[in-house]
Amino acid sequence: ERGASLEPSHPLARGPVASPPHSVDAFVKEFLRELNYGQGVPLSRSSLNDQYLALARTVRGYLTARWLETARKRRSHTERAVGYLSAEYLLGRQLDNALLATDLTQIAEDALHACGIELDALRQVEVEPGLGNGGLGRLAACFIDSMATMGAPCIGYGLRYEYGIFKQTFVDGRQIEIPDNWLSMGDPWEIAHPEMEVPVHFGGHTERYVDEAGRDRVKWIHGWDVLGIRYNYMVPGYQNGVVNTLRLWRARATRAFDLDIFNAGDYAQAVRSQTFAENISKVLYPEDSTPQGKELRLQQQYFFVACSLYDFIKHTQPTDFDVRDLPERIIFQLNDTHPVIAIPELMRLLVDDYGLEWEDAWGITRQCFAYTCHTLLPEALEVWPVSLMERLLPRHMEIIYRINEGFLDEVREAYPGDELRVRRMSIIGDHPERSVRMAHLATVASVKVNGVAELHSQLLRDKVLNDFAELWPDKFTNVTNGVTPRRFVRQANPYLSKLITDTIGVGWVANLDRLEELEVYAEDEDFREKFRAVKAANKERITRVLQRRDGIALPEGHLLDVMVKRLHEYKRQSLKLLHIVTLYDGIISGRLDPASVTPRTVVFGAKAAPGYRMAKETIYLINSAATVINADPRVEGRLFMAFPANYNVTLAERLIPAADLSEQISLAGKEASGTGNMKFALNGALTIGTDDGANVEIRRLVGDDNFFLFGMDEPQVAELQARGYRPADYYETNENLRSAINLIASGHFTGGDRDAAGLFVGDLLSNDAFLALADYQSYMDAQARVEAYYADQEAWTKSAILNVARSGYFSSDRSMRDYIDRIWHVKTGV
Ligand code: BZD
Repeated sequence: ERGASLEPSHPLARGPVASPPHSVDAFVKEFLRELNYGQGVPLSRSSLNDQYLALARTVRGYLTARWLETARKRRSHTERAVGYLSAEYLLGRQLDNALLATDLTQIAEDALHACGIELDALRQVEVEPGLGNGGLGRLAACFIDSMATMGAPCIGYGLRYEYGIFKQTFVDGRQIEIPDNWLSMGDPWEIAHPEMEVPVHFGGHTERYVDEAGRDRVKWIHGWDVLGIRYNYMVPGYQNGVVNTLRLWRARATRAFDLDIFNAGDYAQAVRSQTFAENISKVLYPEDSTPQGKELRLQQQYFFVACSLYDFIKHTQPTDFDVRDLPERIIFQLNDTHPVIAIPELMRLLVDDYGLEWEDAWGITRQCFAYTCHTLLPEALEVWPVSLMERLLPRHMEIIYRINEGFLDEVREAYPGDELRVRRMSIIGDHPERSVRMAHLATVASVKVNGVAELHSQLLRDKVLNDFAELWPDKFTNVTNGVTPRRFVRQANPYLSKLITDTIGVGWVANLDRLEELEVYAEDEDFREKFRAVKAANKERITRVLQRRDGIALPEGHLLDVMVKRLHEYKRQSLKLLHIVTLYDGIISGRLDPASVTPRTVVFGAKAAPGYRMAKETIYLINSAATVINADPRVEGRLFMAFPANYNVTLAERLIPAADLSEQISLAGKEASGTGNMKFALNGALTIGTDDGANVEIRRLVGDDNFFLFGMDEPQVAELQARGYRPADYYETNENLRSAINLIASGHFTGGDRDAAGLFVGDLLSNDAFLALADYQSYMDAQARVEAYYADQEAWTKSAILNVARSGYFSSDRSMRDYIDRIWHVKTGV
């Protein structure tokens, strides 16, 4: 990279000598130095934010030596690395994770105490970077954590959004979105490199020319440019001395751009065009499953992959690097289709900039990418109109056409005369307008294509990408998702962590399979009692959190039933609502003896995409039902609903450890994997769930006796849909269901306003695209089994312990192992 002015032999020329010693005194000294000289305040006059920033910088200081050392080691060998390309990283708060990774938690606590400061008060100051929508973004964050913990060479690339996922509030029960100005207090974890500029081009046109060697070449005459500014984040492994890099890009206007306009004398226009360029990294799009095909989104995608490819080739490789060796140095993992424009970008670099022949460039490109698909919903498969591509990225569009030509030749050769198949498989689609099918492009160019759970990968092969799986059966594989045990058990659940460590030792944190050693303790009465005490303590903690955060007063002693995830029809929050309303309706109508109902608190957490009407109506109805049910003395002590606004990683870390029951109730064949399901099981909640996504694997591992299965499986769903699904049939024949729906439709929960529930009820009765009514009775029966089982606390606790003991498979360390063995083939151990 850049040169240093000190002689290389000088001790400071290679990096810091060592990080400060692990002692309370040393920590106090570093902390006060950061406070005084970094923040410029004495302790006596410092604000909480000053103290937080100083603390974060102190901890970051401990990471820096290891980070430089990791980078130095990696530079000295030439082994292949992983470039994880993701438009989203839903990181969550950084402080605790950095303290845990460096084993400084106790020292920091004592050091701050000596300064008269409570660590916990500073923890609360941190604003979590919400640079993702949900599962996909959180998965990327888990993966980079695991790669660092395994000492695997990995660099994460993405976008440094100035505004992350919106902050949700409720006004009269309706979702209101507030911009997430997460950087307003400064981010102590990022290291900006404003001098590291990467040029990125857009628009314009292409021209053909003949070079000195007489070869036909193409030149892209750019329409406009922006600069990519590098921001580094450290990704520490768990107590192993490894610190990897997450590199996020911010867009800035070029100076040339400004100068032209200045010279034309229009200052105001110059400022406006600056804003235009900087818009590219301004905001995360909050649509998690129905991409809107917005031009700015395509700009974001191209911007970050162009920066990342350029950065990898020019900045991380030796100056004499030969691009023909690229496949030996890197495998780019495409986190869904969002970064897929990297494929024609690499072709453009190789052919236009490095002058390679098309076939050679294609041979290289085809070894450098692997693609992970995260969906089964057809409307979630990204397509970009050809007209937009031609305008924004004219050279890339030409390259895509040429890739498609070669690919369709291959198809025609394999299936002579099958033009229907050729049309189905083409990278260019015709309906409703000519557009580029990004999943097809990704599949054609990638070494491997994977789904994120066994069922999902199977459905990709058999349905969504069936033609491709027939042509290239070996290209398709599965890697079941996982979650990092550091954040989601060790940090989020300190009580459980202590119990586990006291019982089987500390090795489980970096080797989650060791949880199976807990299995025998399911039979140990004393252990079960301690396990219950952990749950109780976590319930007390979430009670305090919700009281302080949302002014919600959770009742004591209830079964805690939790459904937290993005709001989407396929996830069926509507079905959960029908369950609650059925219980409520049963009690107030006298059909159900309240004494027979297990006291239950249902907690929801969910953001709806701002433009997703039905999702927002569902939020409104849940809030309305909560208000009425919580105020009705007839169900007091039996039913309670809570819907804290703005569910995020920080709340998940508090809520999941307290849950008894995990709701994973999507329509079978729709949830690619789910990862919340894994977090709950690892924290000792029992799952009520359909045979969908990773639920299938969870149930197989924890055992049927420790999982509440209900609903149709995927073939049954397909069959019912083929037969013709009529939701009204279920309404007409199921008395409880009819009564619950009628109660909602009557306006009982919406202040007498029938219209307010109209959209929800109308859709359920006449459409119900995700078959909630078809699974209703099965769900109610399963909930009855939950109640009966919960009454036997010893049996329930045994099952909960077995859920923990048998869920080690769902560590993202294991997912990374699978990616390494099946796809990446990179070495671990730094
Ligand atoms: O990815 C989710 C799936 O729905 C889950 O089943 C799965 O567990 C996780 C991780 O594999 N998909 C998303 O979260 N998708 C998005 O967030 C998204 C974001 C932008 C555009 C499209 C989808």
